[in-house]
Amino acid sequence: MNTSTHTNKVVLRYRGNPILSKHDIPYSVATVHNAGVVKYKNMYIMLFRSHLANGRSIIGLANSEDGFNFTVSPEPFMTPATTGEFAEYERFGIEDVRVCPCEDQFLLCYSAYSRHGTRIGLATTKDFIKVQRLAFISQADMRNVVIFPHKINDRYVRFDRPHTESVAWSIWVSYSPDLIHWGQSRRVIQPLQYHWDEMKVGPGAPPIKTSKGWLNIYHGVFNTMSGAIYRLGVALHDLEDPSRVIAVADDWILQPEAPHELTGYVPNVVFTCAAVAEQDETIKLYWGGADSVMCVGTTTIKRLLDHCSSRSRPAL
Ligand code: BMA
Repeated sequence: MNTSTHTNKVVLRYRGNPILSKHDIPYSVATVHNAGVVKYKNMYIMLFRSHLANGRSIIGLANSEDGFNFTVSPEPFMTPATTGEFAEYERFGIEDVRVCPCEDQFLLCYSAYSRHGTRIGLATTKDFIKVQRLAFISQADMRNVVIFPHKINDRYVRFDRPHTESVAWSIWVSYSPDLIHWGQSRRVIQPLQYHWDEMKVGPGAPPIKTSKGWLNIYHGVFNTMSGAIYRLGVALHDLEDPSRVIAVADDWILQPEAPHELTGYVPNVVFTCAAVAEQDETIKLYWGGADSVMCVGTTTIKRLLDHCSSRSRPAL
């Protein structure tokens, strides 16, 4: 059965997109988007973001046997903390969870919004039933944290995207001995002038390990007279030293084209928090369309590597 449509040579959209919309959610939400997805016990677990009708976000859970058809749990999975040290920094909502498999657990990195700005919360789970909030792992203003699946040279590693007026919004790498304290940061990929990602770049899916290096599927933003366009690109980083960028593909791998990507809560957006690499080296790439619905497409490790090596633009 042919389940995909060709949009360009890199990512094939699933014909059944969108795979989730607000109509599939058994509680009242305005959107379903920007989900983290992993495989757990032969199931795909999706943690998706929804805007409530007050404009603030919560996280829901859906599961699937095939990665395309998802069933949504009757209750939200995570809502902003209302007591304890987390409450003060989650008051305006929690968003855009990356589910990072790391050693024997799943690390949930989410954006926490409050009057103090946007910072990253780290929670862990082993079974997607019990969740433990560990710590905030940044001050404001930080978004888009993805943690690598294992330590490299005895340090945990993450890509992140600090927000500062003094330098273009770029992808950085940071290190930690314990997942809580992070530092030794370095800038690794910056937006490129008059390029599809000239306004900002940010980590998307947790890095995928390949024999040639770490694949980093990221988002890039270009500003136009009618607003920003969010697209996805891919870069390759050294296995032993991810701060060393081997290549950044010059062309994007996905741009808003389907009607549910072109119009919605925020028009012209494809935004990813997840890619699941399968044993056969195919990849299921998940993205939010127009901050309104969830979509999926397929690609392969080979196609992404070829894309990086065919034409690379400077990282910095
Ligand atoms: C970014 C984040 C994402 C969102 C995107 C497009 O700044 O807020 O959650 O998908 O904007 O609106």
